[in-house]
Amino acid sequence: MTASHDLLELAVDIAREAGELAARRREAGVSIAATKSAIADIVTEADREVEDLIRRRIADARPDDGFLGEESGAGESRSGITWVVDPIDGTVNYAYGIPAYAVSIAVVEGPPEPGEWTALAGVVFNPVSGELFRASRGEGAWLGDRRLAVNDPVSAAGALLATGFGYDPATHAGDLARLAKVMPLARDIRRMGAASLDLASVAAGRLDGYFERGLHPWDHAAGALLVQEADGLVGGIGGAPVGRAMTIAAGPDLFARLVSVIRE
Ligand code: LIP
Repeated sequence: MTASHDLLELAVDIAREAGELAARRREAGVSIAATKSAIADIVTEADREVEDLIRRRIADARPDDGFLGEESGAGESRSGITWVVDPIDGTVNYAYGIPAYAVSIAVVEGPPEPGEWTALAGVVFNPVSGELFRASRGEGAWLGDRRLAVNDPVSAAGALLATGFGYDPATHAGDLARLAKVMPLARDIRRMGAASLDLASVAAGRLDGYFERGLHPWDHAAGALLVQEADGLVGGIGGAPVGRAMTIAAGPDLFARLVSVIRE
């Protein structure tokens, strides 16, 4: 069994426990703990509680590993391994009771920076649907016992694309202008509100492609590995690595067309 597979098994175990806690707290009623970058950028008490659980489980199992989480920040790695965690991706969906949110856990080696790290394992778990998407480096992406593959090439009818919009209203005009430029490639657009589930959907062939500006490392770290292990491509503008500037994910043919259209 490879080291990546062992890390994946631990990540799956932790994601399941974290997801079940998130679902229980959702059933009991959600309280908004604070807003962050903008009034729409909320954090719930459950976000914090779920991340605390994940961080404790990792520290107990692998005390020398680093941590990079949406709610509690960074912890330095002594092992060269860092866990990149979004405890509840799709927080606004979660707060409204929309069943499209996920625990996203990635395990990376090297600098905890997208484009510099090597992703070893990734899990995206939607506790409402019970769907747990998983991947380990070189061992494929899976949903249950189904191996995942991106759509490539894409239907002549056009691409089913997903995107998202940042919390800051000042960015919306640019996001909408970019969407207008991409529309000639699309048969339709989806806006699901959770980047990790968008990326998992590309890996599973439920979407042809996804693009979004402004994502944080914890939003895309696990989902990007799912897409790559499903023979898709993930990157930024003009061949840059995935990052805050842009995240683009699709099969090779559509990926090239999206990169060509999305230039800033
Ligand atoms: C969300 C992303 C989503 C994006 C939202 C937000 P969060 O992450 O998953 O794709 O459109 O603006 O960034 O805040 O729910 O963890």
